[in-house]
Amino acid sequence: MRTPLIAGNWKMNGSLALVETFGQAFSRTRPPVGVEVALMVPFPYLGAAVGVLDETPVAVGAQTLSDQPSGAFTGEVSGGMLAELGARYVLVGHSERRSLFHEDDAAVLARVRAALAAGLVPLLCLGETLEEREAERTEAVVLGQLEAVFDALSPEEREKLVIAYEPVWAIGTGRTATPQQAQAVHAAIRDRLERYAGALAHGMRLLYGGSMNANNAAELLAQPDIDGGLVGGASLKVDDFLAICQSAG
Ligand code: G2H
Repeated sequence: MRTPLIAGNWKMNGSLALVETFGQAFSRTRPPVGVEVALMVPFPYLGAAVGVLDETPVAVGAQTLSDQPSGAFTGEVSGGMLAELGARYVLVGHSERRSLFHEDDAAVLARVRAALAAGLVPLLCLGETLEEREAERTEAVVLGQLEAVFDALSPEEREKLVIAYEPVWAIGTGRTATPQQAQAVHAAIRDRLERYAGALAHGMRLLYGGSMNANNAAELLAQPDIDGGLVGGASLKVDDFLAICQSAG
């Protein structure tokens, strides 16, 4: 059995007041037993989030990291710094990083390695654009992104990752993949993981991301190969995020 994970991605949104609101809400309302919850907040809110969520079951994570451990890289933040602040997870390869910040497969792999070296759990994001889907290249693109990282890792490293499938055309658009569309890609990812090791494929968590909300979460999470969600917009509304966590139970 895989433990469901609901991970919120605030992107460049939120405030210290919102961090406080989430701290209070999760102190009052616990996620269902057996459901893991994480919140990926902007760097400046990490310390505060770790503080207010400390007594709750919610883990904290970051949205990116440098591929370097330290040095003259003005403006960058290392995995070691994130770990020191109490972060447990870090997103790597989110489509906004791939498209807006030109992070290619090699950059994604370097960041996965940096996260692992710092003891963080990399949450590796994969996904195709609308153009790629319409050209029937969804599996080729998604599995290519997966292999670019997995081929380079050792078996021990691979099993530390969490994977998120996020069709780019469904991110922040209000257009969600149907549960059947999402399940088909999740099944293809799991099938490809079998190549690396059967046990890995069965134990690895595959999250769905892309306009998941309180209304559509239950049906998506009911799919056999969807083990949780990476939630953007709806993770900024505490009641909606709590409802999504409940539907994973
Ligand atoms: C996409 C998600 C988080 P949104 O996975 O990046 O964003 O839920 O707003 O589509």
